[in-house]
Amino acid sequence: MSDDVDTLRQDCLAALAEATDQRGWDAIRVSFLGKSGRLTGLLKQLGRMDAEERKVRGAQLNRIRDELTRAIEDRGREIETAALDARLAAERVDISVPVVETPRGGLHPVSQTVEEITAIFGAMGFTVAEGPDIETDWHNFSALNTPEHHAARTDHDTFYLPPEGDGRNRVLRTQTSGVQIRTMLGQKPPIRIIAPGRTYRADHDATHSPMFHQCEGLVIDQGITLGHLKGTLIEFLRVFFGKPDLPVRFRASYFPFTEPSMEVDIGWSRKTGEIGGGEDWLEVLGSGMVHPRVLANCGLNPEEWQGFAFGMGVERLSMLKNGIPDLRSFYESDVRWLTHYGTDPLAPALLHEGV
Ligand code: 2NL
Repeated sequence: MSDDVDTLRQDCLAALAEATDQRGWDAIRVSFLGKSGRLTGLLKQLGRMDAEERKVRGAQLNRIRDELTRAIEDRGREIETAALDARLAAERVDISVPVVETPRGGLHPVSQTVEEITAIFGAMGFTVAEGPDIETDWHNFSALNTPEHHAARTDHDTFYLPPEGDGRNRVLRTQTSGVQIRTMLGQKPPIRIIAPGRTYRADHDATHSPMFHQCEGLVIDQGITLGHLKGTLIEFLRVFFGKPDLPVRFRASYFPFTEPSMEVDIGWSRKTGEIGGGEDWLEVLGSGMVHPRVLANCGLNPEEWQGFAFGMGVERLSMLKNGIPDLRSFYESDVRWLTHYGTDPLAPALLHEGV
C-alpha cells in the first residue's frame, strides 16, 4: 500500500476512535468520503492515470474505501448506542419511590343526589328547568292557587324581601314551583321538566334548615292521567333506591295546587331502618294532578291540557339512601364528613337497572 493511502487510512481510523458524538462522527465521514473528502480526492486522480497504473491504484483505493465505509458505519452505530444508553441512564425513573397523592375533591351528597334524580328522569324524557331563587309571590303562591291567607304565606314560614316599589312582593322561593309556572307561561305543551334547586323556609331546628333543596317535576300534555303519575313515580323510586320490588303506596292528601293530591310512601322497617320492606311506611314525595285553576293561571285550557306534578326534598332522599343521620351535617362543610359521604366527581351518576 502506498504511503499516502496508508496515512489516510490511519488518520481516518484514529479520528473515528476519538469521535464521541454524532456531529464529530459526521465531520469525519464528510472529510474522508464526502464530495471534497480526502479519499474522494484520490479517487478523482485515477482519471489522469494510464490504464495499468489506474488498475492497481483503483483496486487499492476501492478496498480502502470499502474498509473505511464499514469502519465509519460501525462507529456510527456504536455512537448511537452509547448516546441511547446515556439517555436511558439519565432519564431513569425509580418506580419504587412512593407517590405523593394529590387530595381529590368530591361531589357533595346534595349534588350527587340531584345528578341521580336528573339521570333517572332524563332517561324518561324529562329536561331540567331552572329559575330565580328570589321569586315574586305571584309565581311562588298566587299562580299555584294558594289562598291569600294560607299559612304558608305568613312571614312565620316565608322569607319576604323588602318591597322594590314596583308593586310586586318578592320572597325567597319556598318551593321550585315558580320554575314550572314560568315554563308553562313561556312554552307550549307537551312539557316534561324537573326543577331542582335551593328553597327557603323560615324554620330552623334539628330536622329543618332555612335553606334546603327540592326537586319538583311537571308533565303537561293531552290525556295525562293519574296512571301516568303513578307509573312515573313508582319507576323513579325503584330505580333511585335500586330496589325493583320496592313497595310504593299512594295516600290521599291535600295541596292547593293539585287535585287530587297524594303523598307517596315507600316500605321500610322501623326495627332495622332498612328501606324496601318491613312493617312501616316512610313518606318521600308529594304529588297530584295539576289543579285546573293553576293551568288556567298559566294560560292553558284545562279542558284541553292535563298534567301531574310532584315534589321531593333532596336532602331527605339523600339521607334515606346514604344512611346520613343528621340534616345539619349537610351544611357544616366538615371535610371529614365531605370525604366520607362525597362521591367521585368523574363517576357518572349511578343508574340502577330499570325495573
Ligand atoms: C312536597 C310536595 C309538590 C307540586 C309539588 C306543583 C307545581 C305546579 C303545579 C302543581 Cl307548577 N304542583 N308542584 C305538586 C305536588 C306536590 O310537592 O312534599 N314537596 C317536598
